[in-house]
Amino acid sequence: MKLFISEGNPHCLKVLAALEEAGVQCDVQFVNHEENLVPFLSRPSLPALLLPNGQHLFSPNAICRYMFEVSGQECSEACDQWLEWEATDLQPALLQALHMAVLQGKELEATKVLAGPLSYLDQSLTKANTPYLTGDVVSVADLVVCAALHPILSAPSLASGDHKSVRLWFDRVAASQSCVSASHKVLQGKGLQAMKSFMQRQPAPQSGQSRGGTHPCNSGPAEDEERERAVSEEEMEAAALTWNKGFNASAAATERLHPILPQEGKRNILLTSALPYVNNVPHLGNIIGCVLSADVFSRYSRLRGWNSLFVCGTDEYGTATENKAREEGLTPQQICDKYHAIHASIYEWFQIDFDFFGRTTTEKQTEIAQNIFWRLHENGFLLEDVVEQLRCEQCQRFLADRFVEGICPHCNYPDARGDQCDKCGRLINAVELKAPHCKVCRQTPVIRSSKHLFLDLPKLEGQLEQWLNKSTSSGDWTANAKQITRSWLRDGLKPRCITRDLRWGTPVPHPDFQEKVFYVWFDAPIGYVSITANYTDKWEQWWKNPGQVEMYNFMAKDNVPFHSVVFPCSLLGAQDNYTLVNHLIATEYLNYEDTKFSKSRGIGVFGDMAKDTGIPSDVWRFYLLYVRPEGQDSAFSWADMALKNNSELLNNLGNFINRAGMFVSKFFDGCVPAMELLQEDKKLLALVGWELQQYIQLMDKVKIRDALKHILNISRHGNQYIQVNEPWKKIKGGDAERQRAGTVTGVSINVACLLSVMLLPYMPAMSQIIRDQLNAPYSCVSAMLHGSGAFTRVLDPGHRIGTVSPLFQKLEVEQIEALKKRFGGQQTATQNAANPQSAATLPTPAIEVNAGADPEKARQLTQAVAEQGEKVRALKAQKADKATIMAEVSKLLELKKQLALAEGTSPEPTPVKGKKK
Ligand code: B3M
Ligand code: ZN
Repeated sequence: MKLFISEGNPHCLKVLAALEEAGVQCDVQFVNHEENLVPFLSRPSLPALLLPNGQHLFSPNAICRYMFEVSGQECSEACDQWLEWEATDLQPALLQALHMAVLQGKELEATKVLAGPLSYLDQSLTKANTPYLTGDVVSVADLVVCAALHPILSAPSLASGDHKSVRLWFDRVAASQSCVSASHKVLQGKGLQAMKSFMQRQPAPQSGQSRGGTHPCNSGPAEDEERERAVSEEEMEAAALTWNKGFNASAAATERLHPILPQEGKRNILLTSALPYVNNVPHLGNIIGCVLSADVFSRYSRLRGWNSLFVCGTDEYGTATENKAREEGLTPQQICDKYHAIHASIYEWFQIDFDFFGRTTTEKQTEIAQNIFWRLHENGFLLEDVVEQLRCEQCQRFLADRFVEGICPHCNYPDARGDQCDKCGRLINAVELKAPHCKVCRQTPVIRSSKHLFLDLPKLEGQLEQWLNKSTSSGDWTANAKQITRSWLRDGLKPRCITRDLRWGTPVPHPDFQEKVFYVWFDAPIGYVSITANYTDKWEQWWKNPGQVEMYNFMAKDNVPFHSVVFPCSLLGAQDNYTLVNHLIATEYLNYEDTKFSKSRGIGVFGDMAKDTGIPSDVWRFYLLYVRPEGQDSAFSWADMALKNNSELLNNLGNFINRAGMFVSKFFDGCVPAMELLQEDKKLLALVGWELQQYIQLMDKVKIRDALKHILNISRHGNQYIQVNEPWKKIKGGDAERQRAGTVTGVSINVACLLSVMLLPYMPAMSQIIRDQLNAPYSCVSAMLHGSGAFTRVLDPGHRIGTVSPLFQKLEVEQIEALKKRFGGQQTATQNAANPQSAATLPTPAIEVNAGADPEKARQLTQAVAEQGEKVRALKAQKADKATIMAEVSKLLELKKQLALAEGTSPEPTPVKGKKK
């Protein structure tokens, strides 16, 4: 094990203290604040603990807890509650206090900020009347809370005499050898001043409210830091007004009636997700990249009252299918039938709610693809050319690149593939291979000329560019989609071959090309059209109706050029008023742990295995969406999934909803109590309303991962609200107190109801369970996201809720370890364990830099971004005037944008003629 810490970082104080107290063997290494040691995090996070299996723990409290567990001391329930309190209640106040004391010299104010949490701690200690937080022996909770408060409580100028029990307890714990030595190492006897450089790097805390956990993964997108969020009196009053209006049931979503067709006066949305290849079982990366992302947006569209149609299906033609058929001894059609059913059942398990899930091997596909082909032909957008290809006489077929191997013409590597050499990495034209052989029968193929058809992209380029300018500026294209498209256009388009010498494909209807089929990438996107046509005869209302329909295409980034250049050119050239993409939403890549998903090496979780883990589909969805590679690559990690399940779902979200429900059942006989709003309640309404607004704004822009964080912020606010107002105590008091308990409970249960709506796109089953527990009809909750999207009261006094029960289950370490073993990745884990040094200092880069990217520029820009970030933080710390800060912030954002571009990947170049794919 190896622990990475940095000087003057208060979080490192607690992990060091825990390490010493637990007496665990572990290397400790001091590193720079900016060092990013955890491969899948986008920002540096210290402390970080590298485990023997190559995993990283990077939440300070999780590290402390782990240390104690390793030493054989289990963390009790009470102990966990203190850890949670420390992270969600104490930390936000503490950060603010430290910010004031260390950077602004406002020491007196700093103690005031801490008054709330310190009183709570003091009361709890007094009540428990034990020497330590959870009893007679020191626990990890004591160390974590004591170390967190250490810098403040041991500063002579800040020591307040008010909280006697805290003082006694603190002196006891802080005097322990482990705390003394940890403080010495991290603060080096310099007290608060030791933390200056660390504090300068922290985003300025907002006063008067919690930003939730300080865990780096909990913070929103970078721009979030730049948003101010103070609640004004006016905001609170406005929030209370909206709340009191109640909901308008007439705005509720209506039932979907099939077939869904565009409607006059509605926002009509045609949603597609890339058509998964039929010959493979999709892995988690495939699932998050298209079907799951599209499903979330489709469900959200319906909540918003938009008229949307979500279509998808399996992509069934091509060499890969023929190949698979040979492997499994089936016909291509049998392979398609078999795997289509597998795909459908996987997506059903993941609750992907397609309006129609079709396939590409249908008559409609042939009809529509051939129609588009003939129109392109008549309009003069097709060219003929002769191409040299390898043909195996024994197998009686032309060899696609993947079916031929030979010696690399560049480096003489003996096992080069038909398209690329794995040794020197260069692209190869199959006919250039030395000593080529057929992969199936090992015979030497012959070179044969064959006539092919090409889509004349250069001739369509002008039209394409005109359309692209319009679509990318008026629609929501992800940055990678725009960048990849731009780089394709930059070098000028070349004609693209659309025919293949294969059998398994849509036949080319032209008499001169009878033996040929369409190339899959010409054919597959037409699948969207034909699948819609199999759904409804009136498909043209969606597909030949650009004035009334908006199209969203979801995909992983490697599919971008086919959707932004090639397919639009086919449709433009057909001159048939086709609907073209308005919003192109492309994800980056999802890695598995610190490696890539690999079918052949059995590494990663594949769709059909997820259900065997015993982890509910909703939790899978939640975690995949939480790490959705939105804007940058990310990684699936078992340990992180357990962490997010236990902290965000169980302790944060589930805990809040369950408490709210329990209060209604236990204290008010299951009926929502009367509510009398005070300032404090109005403030919560304003905070929740603000988070809801952020959620809507982000979701409207398909920032699915970012929007999710705002749901979790709401339950964090809710937990804090309950914690501060203590309805379980007030219910035992006099009339006024009981009324407070009622208001707090009534407001909380309504927040819970709002959460069930906001969660619906992400966790549909859980959303339903919550609504059942609250006895909240769909009509009332869906009304919340219609129209203004404001937070209103939907569960009125007197409303009877259903039976409340816990929503989430804890994921245990052993369970997660076992799953991780089962699904591979051990290979890398053992390598890392054998050589922890290299694993820690050389993390696998999460961002793949290839041809189009500019690593040198990216390096310089990373530096520039760091410097500019520093500057902004310093200005904020000095409380410089707003205009100056904003000017520097916009420079920062611009630099970040450039960095994203420099790190972006660029697509493969258009294959030259004769090179087959
Ligand atoms: N089947 C590639 C893929 O699944 C391809 C997408 C077709 S979308 C029209 O990545
Ligand atoms: Zn052969």
